[in-house]
Amino acid sequence: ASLPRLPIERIEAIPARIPTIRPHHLAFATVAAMDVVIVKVTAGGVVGFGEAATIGGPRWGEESPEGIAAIVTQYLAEPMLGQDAAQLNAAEARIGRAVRGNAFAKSALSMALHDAVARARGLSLAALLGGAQAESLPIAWTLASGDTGRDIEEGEAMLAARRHRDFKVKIGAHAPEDDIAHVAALARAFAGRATLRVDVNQAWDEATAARALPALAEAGVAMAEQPVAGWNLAAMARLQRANPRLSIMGDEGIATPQDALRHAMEGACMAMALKPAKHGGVAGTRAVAAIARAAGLGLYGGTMLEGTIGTLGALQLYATLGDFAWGTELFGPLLLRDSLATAAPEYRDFAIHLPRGPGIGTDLDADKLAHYRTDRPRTLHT
Ligand code: MUC
Ligand code: MG
Repeated sequence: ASLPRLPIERIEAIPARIPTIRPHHLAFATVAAMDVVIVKVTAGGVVGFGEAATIGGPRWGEESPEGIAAIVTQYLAEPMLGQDAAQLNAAEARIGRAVRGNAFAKSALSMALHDAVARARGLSLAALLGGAQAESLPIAWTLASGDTGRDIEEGEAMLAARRHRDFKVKIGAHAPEDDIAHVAALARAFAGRATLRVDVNQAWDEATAARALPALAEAGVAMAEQPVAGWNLAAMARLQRANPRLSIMGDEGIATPQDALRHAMEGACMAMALKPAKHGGVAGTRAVAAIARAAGLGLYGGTMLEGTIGTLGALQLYATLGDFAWGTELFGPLLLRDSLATAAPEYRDFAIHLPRGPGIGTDLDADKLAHYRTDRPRTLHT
């Protein structure tokens, strides 16, 4: 007998803001709270959840929480209502045709549809996607307190708790020589106990990167994420060729499969950061991962610092993709002060562990969402 249809009955997008445990300093912004959009899809009476997160509004990428919510409710809901969620390939293609760009919004809807279908079938999302190849994935932490001493203390605490031993250092906001001194101090503090990577978030031009990358490699950094602008593939390729000891990782520059293909063909990086939000959901993430693999590039399970819902969705998907040369950074829930989910991801022994249970592996906490949502009607007073 064929499986029952799951007609899409309802699509909601609710923006919320959750404070972080400390200010998170990136090259382009310092964030003290994360803006997320929770997407809720009802299909065949089953509810599925997805999440889109932005770092400092439309600053990491082009999408804002307000824009994401509007794209989902104004432009994606109409063509998707009444469609069969169970036809996931057709649903993803329809989402792709309905709106140009807006990958974050599409990704939240894609995840919510997959979650609903997995739940309806009594499967985990990983099982729906053909099964996990790993029960846990290595988990990095980002040191970005803005202070060398505090970063060292934080890293020590992570090592002592056996939570993280791969640290990504956010640089690019200060003079390159200050950033190099900062990273070198961390490298000395953690020598032989943790790996160090840096993320420049596009802050340098090619000349600055050409001077700084060899010094970072000398200090013991093994990977440098997006040292120059995402569009500057020629510079990425020259920098990678000149610094073979470092894996240069493409992040902001790699959203579509075409971006991934160009990076691979031009030798613009030795590693690629996956993020469902960049790739517009499940199908796009698999496409980019396949290109990285075909080109022999190292995979990284990236994050947009989503809370538990987005993090578990990404984990379920990543677990089906095979080896991650650079592990993952699915630590968003640990950076947030509170959660919109009923379950918490399991972080143990330097890894994040795949949850049991249907769908992404958690339910939405409706009370918490009611508390943190930012779309309550507001009254203006003089
Ligand atoms: C980014 O650019 O990789 C991921 C971890 C983190 O601290 O920031 C993000 C975004
Ligand atoms: Mg990055």
